[in-house]
Amino acid sequence: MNRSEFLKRMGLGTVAIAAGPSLLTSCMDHGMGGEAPNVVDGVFNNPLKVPETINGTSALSAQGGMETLGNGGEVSVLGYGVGLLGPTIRVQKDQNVNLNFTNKLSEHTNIHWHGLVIPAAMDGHPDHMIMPNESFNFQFPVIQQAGTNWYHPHLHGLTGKQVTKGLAGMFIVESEEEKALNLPSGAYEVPLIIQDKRLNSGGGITYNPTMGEVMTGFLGETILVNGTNKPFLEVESRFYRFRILNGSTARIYNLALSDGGDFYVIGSDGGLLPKPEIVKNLLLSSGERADILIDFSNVKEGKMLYLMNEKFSGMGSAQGDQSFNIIRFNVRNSENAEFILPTSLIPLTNLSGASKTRPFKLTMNMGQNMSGMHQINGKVFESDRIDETVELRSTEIWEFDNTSGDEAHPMHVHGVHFQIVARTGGRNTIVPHERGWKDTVLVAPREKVQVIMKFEQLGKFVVHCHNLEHEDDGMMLNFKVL
Ligand SMILES: [Cu+2]
Repeated sequence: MNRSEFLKRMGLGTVAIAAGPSLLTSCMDHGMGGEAPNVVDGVFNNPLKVPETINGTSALSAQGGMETLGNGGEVSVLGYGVGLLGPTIRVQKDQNVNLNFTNKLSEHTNIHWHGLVIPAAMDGHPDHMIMPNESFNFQFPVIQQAGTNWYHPHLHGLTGKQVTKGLAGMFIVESEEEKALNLPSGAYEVPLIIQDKRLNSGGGITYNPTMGEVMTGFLGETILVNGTNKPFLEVESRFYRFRILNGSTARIYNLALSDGGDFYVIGSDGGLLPKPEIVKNLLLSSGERADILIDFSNVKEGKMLYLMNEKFSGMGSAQGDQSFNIIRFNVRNSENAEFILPTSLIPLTNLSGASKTRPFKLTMNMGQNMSGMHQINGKVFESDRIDETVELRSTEIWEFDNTSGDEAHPMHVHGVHFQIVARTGGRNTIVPHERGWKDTVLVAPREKVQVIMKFEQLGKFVVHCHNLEHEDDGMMLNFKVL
């Protein structure tokens, strides 16, 4: 990579030039701006693993385990169960969760319940550290609509590593309103946690981002689904519901079917949409969820059909330059009762009457010491500093303004669900799966995104970028609801 390509990739332009050639040379010497590895292709012949399901009144441990990921046999991983990842926690709306959590790791951890609107003391703020051999009892009511959420560690500086090594799981909320829709369930409702990993020659997970990869994101050459490398799933010729989580630290996926066919988006981060949206593509960034239906009823038996990532652009030069397959579906013809796609799902109550518009300027600055380059409003995260205060039950519009020229920032707000009001610059549009309740929104280079939300939980929460390399670098602020 020559100097101008390097500057372009870093999105630095004038800043780096102003910093002078010595800094630039030192950056390049230290491996900044390394090329993202290509995703390796192969034969999709490993049966998809599906995590076990537990209820909301169970015990959970973060612990080391063994898993076969590559070709080298079993390797050590982290998880909330026996291997990589954790069980799917499935609860009913209005249920009280009571989970006794034990840290069996050799370092501190905690749990953030991503997508659950719960009291600050249970939310997994980076202040909340659960030390090795300590336990913590997570207790909170689930007062939100049915949807696909997830859980993972949330420590300043360690989130990327612990999630990559395997600490993540799905958290599903069900409701009577959802059951009345008769969506595919049981064996026909499948969670898909998509993550890219960088595996070493022995098949173990590597996590050692260079300074360049703190900027571009630490992208892996191996795509796992529920911890399965090159997975396939036997499906019947009927409708299926897939709850998809992008659990990668940085990689964005442009999901599509390999035959170019349509699929139906029925839900997003915060639950079901007002109505199904027919799409051919769906861009999903780190931390976001998509609840989709795929109709296999007209797919001929024996046909190779994949859920794939289709090449895309506009999300920074490290992202989207390659199409690759994610999971293969083996369709078996079967006689099935006809499924009627509902014309409407769960009505959306539009938020209005915002008392304030609060700006969040997302910048990438080349600092003196090369850490804390990722900033919000010119600041890097400090646990003890309250950056914004908000009144309880107030409604505000927050505007995320991505000024960093080559980096996409999926912005996540804790303690609330929001609706997207507007996106200007870049794509200049709100895409179908964003037309419902959200907690994470992709802000592409040069985009401004406005979200509206009502604050119903007291206490100290964070707003941050869900590119976990950016987050661990400090792209996170505290806000306190008073
Ligand atoms: Cu970011």
